[in-house]
Amino acid sequence: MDEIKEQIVMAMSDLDLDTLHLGVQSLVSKGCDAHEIVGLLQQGLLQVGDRFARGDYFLADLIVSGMMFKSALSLVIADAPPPDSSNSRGRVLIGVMAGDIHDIGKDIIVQVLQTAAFDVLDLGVDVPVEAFIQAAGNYAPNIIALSGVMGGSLLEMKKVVDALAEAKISPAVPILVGGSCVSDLIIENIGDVHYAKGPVEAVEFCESVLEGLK
Ligand code: B12
Repeated sequence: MDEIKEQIVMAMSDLDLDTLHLGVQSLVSKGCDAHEIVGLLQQGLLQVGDRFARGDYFLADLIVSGMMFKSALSLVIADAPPPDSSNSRGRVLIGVMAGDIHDIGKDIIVQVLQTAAFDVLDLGVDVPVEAFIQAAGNYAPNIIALSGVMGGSLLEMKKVVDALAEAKISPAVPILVGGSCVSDLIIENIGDVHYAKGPVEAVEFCESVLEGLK
């Protein structure tokens, strides 16, 4: 199994779609944990990012890597049960910061929250501050989740957080931030927010908020 895992990371990094699909299908059929497979795909994408930063890859390669990740992910989640909104545990509003169109990570968070029976309103990518305020007013979320990958997204997160506080939406509605622009070490710079590294921690956080409301 370890050899296939290495193959998956390399295939993602080398943009080799056929090998990637074969590897993922093989791990899925062996019953490998979905989170582990997503982690391997992410390791490969990190290498793509490094190769892009070194000038070995170009924008077209980044685009291909994003498409490959999504198609490999569809193999991983093919058997996942459809989200059940009849038994909703709470509402989460989510979006990617203005100026940032990276949605692969955000989509994983949405998928996992829905599978965990949360209702999610997904505002998509490149979301202006005002759209968060308006949606928060209309949708009455229990949690507001902000995603960002670009360096500039950190500043955008602070703008959204300040605007939500000014509109008196937070701190009553807690704000969860995530994405590779942020870490637990720097959230103090954004304001009164919580941080989760990945989908498992995001679900745990949302569950703890809903538990506190009971
Ligand atoms: C694929 C990709 C693209 C694709 C995106 C496709 C898509 N639909 O998302 C495309 C081609 C569009 C793209 C474009 C660009 N990209 Co790009 N891209 C990447 C790449 C290779 C992978 C990103 C990714 O999807 N990772 C996998 C996901 C699963 O990881 P993730 O986002 O971190 O999400 C996980 C966690 O962070 C967390 N999470 C995410 N969101 C949230 C939210 C919450 C609430 C929580 C709790 C957790 C959470 O959970 C996720 C699952 O574990 C990265 C390389 C890298 N090192 O990341 C560069 C990278 C992010 N891109 C970069 C750049 C520079 C660009 C461009 C400017 C290139 C250009 N010259 O035009 C444009 C920018 C466009 C824009 N305005 O946003 C830089 C960013 C540098 C920076 N820090 O500012 C990187 C780091 C590459 C590099 N090393 O230079 N890119």
